[in-house]
Amino acid sequence: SALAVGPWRATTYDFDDSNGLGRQFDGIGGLSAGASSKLLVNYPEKERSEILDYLFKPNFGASLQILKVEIGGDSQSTDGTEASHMHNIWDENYHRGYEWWLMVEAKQRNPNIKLYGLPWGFPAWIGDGATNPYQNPEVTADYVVRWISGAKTVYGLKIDLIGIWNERPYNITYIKTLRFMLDQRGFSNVRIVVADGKWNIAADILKDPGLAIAVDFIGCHYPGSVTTDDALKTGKQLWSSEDFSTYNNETGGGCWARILNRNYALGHMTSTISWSLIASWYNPLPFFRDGLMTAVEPWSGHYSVDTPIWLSAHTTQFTQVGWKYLEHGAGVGMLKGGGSYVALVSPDKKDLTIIVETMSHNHSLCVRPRLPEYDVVPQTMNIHLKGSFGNIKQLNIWYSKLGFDGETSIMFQKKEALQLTNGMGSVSLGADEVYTLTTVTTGQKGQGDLLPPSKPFPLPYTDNFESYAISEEPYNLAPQTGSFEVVAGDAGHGKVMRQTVVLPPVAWCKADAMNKSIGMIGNFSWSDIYVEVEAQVGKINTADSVFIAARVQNGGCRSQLARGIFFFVSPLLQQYTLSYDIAGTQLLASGGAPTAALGWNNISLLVSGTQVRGQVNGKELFLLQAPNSTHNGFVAIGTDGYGLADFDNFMISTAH
Ligand code: 147
Repeated sequence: SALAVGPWRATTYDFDDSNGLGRQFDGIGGLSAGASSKLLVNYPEKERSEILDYLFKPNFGASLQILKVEIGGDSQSTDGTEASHMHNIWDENYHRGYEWWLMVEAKQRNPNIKLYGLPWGFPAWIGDGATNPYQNPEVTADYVVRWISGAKTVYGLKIDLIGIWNERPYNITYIKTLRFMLDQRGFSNVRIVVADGKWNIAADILKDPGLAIAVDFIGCHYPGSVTTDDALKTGKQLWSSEDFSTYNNETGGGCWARILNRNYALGHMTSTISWSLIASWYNPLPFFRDGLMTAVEPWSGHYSVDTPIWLSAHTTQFTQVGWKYLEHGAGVGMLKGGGSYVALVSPDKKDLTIIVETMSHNHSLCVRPRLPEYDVVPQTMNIHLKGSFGNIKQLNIWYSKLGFDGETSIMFQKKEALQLTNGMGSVSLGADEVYTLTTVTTGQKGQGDLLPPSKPFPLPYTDNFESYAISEEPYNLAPQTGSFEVVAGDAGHGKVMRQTVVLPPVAWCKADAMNKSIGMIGNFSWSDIYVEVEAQVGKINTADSVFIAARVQNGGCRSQLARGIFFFVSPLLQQYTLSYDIAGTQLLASGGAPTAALGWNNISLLVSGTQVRGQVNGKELFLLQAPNSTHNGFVAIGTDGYGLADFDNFMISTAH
């Protein structure tokens, strides 16, 4: 942008509570959903604890005020599936997945952190034949309230907030039923957020007093810092209940800093929640590194603390949920030379925190929505504190500047305090900066120990599942459809891994419709590889066949398009198929598998160059050329048809 000069370049902004205050601040949060925390749980304890400190520990890093988690629905929800607490109507289990663990760790670090649950998909029985969860509102409400209740009874966790159905249609009868059931079962303190989609539910809230009473917050996704008249008219607290989803480099940090301020300055939103909390899924599953920080190497312990962590700290380390924003024009607004400022005050009015950001347009683009053009120029911000703040003598300063074009970033640095005379002082602002000016005297740029070096996924890799607790999801396997958990096996097998989904779930995206389960593992760059597993199909609700695969590409909501080398074995039919895709449309070979038997089968696949070899129970079924194969990709394991299947003694090694 051209340097504009003019009298406005030094502009005075008042910070004044004389005419009242703005909205209550509800907190900055992170979202663990879509299997976004998949790899975190397997980190070595020391590094894992450091990571959790960066996310949750007050006065350390992002010091998050809200943790929002997926209520697992056995369904693909972006980078994988998360396990349901009720795979089937007769089943109830609060030891699956990693969200319970994550919530416990967050609460241990910050007992005041708010917990918020939201479903993406649902197990099939919730749908009762439909593709939505609203056929039987009481069944769905019961399912969700049980999750809240399980959190309390099993982990002593108080869930503060509950949502409806992520980015999918809401249903007013269901919302009212949920409110009623929460109240009935002793959870009247659990607040409902609607509807994790667009602002359109505001019109329904205005029309329906029963709905208005049932809900407390309107949560919109990726609002672009813009709200609607209807949303404002409801009088409800307005949230950006999912936002960010941007690659966490400098520009991603710019996105986050910009929306943290402008969601309130422009859109009156009092909470902003990042998808994701932490990018902890395999590269290149969708939206790689769209998280506040990155942790994708549990085998090495290597992780990275990225810009959004420190840009979060600018707000979170100097505010608390329950503080209030000042009024627009009296402490909140847009800067004349581009950028924005917000100010928040503690309930006793003793503490004041001002956050100023000057993110330029091209250095703060988010993944969505489109950002209208604007300019940022160097400017002087004269601050004039009035009302309760008139006597403040100095403000502590924390500073960040995002570096571009070879410049290094300055992240969350404490600067010399700003001295005020008669409540007045001034700050010169350049582009892509964040200033926190605050009476709060705490604040710390936390620092973990020396990072272990980055390493690739280790080979050979074996898992006999004996080291897990029953019900755990094997750590390095990333289910894309279906749900895999450790169960007590039959004689001679100790613990085994079971695929537990028996019917296509109420899906969040298309992947589940293929009616196959698939878990991916390893390193996307693998090309020549050997995979071996022991597998058996279930006796009831059985899968049709099991498969192992190599060079697998396409996960997430595109898993139904997965390509690679897929080796399916049906012990029931004693047949095999080999195909270039999970869908089985590009067949390479098929035929009898006479050695396949009911009970356990040893199945192996060797892929080396263009050559592919498959064996069942030691008998070679094919040795052939696969010239049209993908060149590289993950190893995968799964079933054709949802249905029960057990796996044991999983092994991956370099081709031999
Ligand atoms: C969101 C989901 O809610 C998250 O689980 C995660 O998948 C995130 C990744 O960016 O995306 O879903 C959206 C998908 C598409 C749009 C908005 C949100 N969109 O196209 O506007």
